[in-house]
Amino acid sequence: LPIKTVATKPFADQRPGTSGLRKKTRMFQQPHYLANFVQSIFASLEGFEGKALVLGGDGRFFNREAIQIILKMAAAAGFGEIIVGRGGILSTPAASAVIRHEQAFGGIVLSASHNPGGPDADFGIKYNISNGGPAPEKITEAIFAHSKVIESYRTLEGPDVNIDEIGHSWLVGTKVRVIDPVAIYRDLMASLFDFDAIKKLFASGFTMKFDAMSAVTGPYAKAILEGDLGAAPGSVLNGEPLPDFGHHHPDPNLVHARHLYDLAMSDAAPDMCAASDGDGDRNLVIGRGQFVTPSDSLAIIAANAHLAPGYRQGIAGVARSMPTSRAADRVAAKLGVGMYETPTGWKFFGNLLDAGKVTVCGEESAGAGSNHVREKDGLWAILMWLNILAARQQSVKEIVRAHWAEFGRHYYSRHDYEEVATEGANALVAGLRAKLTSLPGQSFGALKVEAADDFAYHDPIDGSMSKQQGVRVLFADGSRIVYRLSGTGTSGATLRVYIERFEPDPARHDLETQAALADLIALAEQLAGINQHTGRDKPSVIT
Ligand code: VG1
Ligand code: CO
Repeated sequence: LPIKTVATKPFADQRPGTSGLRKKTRMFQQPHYLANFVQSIFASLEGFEGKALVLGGDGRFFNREAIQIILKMAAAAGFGEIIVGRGGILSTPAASAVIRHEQAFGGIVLSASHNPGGPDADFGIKYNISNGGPAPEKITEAIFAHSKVIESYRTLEGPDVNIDEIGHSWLVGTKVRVIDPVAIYRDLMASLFDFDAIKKLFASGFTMKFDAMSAVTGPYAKAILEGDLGAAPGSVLNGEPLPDFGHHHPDPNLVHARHLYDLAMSDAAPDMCAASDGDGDRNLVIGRGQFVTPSDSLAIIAANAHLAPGYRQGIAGVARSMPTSRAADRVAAKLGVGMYETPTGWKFFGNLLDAGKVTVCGEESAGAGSNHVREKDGLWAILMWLNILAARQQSVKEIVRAHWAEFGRHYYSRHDYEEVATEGANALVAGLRAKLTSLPGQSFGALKVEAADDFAYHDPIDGSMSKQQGVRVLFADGSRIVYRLSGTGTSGATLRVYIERFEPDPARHDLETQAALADLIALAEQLAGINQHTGRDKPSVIT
């Protein structure tokens, strides 16, 4: 198998976004496109010769082809070992767990997460560092810089590697080890949660539906929920990973997992409905008659984590992305632990977790996780909920209501305007930025602006600065509107508007969310000129 050097030309559009490089699948299928990016990753790393690289993906269309390309390039680059999930499969949190467990140099995860898969849909790739987490901006920017000047890449000539059987083979001097994608992750979960208590919960008649959405979590959920914990067979829905996710959008939100919401609100509701996304890092939790917003879920997990064996010592602190509601802040204050507000994207939590400043982290976009890995983790969050339910012997609804009664309720909603014209979206943000200094002190009806800024994050561990991470308008009554543009889309721009209002009075905890936020929603339009800039009169997705 001779190593060969292939001449190539740079692509101008390989800047990683919120979570790696995401593009239309056909882009990745162009000659050299994926290889250029992979070579740019390797060119940005130092000292990996002879060390291990973890490789896997969410199984979407083009996953297997991409795995073969990367195996040969990683061998040509001089990695000592490549650890691959069987069939090329590793969920994002499992990849993180394997990197840590195997003390690998890093890992490459193939996924476009909750975006649909298939020849006409999306594909993605990201690099994770030795702590198991997404590469920090310093590395992603270096990758981008290399991708703009790349002239050649190195690979091997030779047949494809068998990735469908556990065992190992050799690519020149590089060992390729195919592992069970589930085992390490499953053991990790068993070490964190009270599996006996959860087993008793299921044995006592507790019912659950978990929708794997024909994406990567099926094998994990079947092994853990139905296998280890004794959930009734059939509790896992759509448990076979499919390359096109059965033509669905594997996003566990109120639009694409609407059927679960409707089930949870119906007479036939099980005790808990849950789901995860394409690559297994997001979670949705809905109790019988009770939707749990991701922001509330983070707060409730922070307040109850000590009930799970892996967190019995209590938590060191909490981190949330800036747009995530401030429900978790109240829990951190009560516990007397640190609270950190970071830009959107899991890569910003890594340093805080590594330094032991925080134990749990979360994002409003259905992400929660802890220091057990360095990615958000969908099944982890669902197991945490099961552990809390088993320990407290209460329903999801009772736990949510009790939490609001104790801490107050943060009404919260995100309005997405997907695939709008990039120029209009940029103009909208520019318009908001131009208003930042004049907004404070102005009143709009009962809402008085207290502060407005473009969020900047100064990482307390490595001192790095990340600017322009979202425009915040903060009101005197504690309400908030946040605007930012998505960094994961693959066509046009997506505007996200995050709206939050705090309600301390338990007598007012039963309002319909959009109604409770109506004046802020109207003001969000007025301040930004959403309709004028995007041509849309309503959001495409409300979560
Ligand atoms: C979105 C979410 C963000 C999340 C990111 C990756 O990013 O808002 O919270 O970390 O997706 O999640 P953006 O830039 O589109 O708002 V996943 O499950 O797509 O890897
Ligand atoms: Co995801």
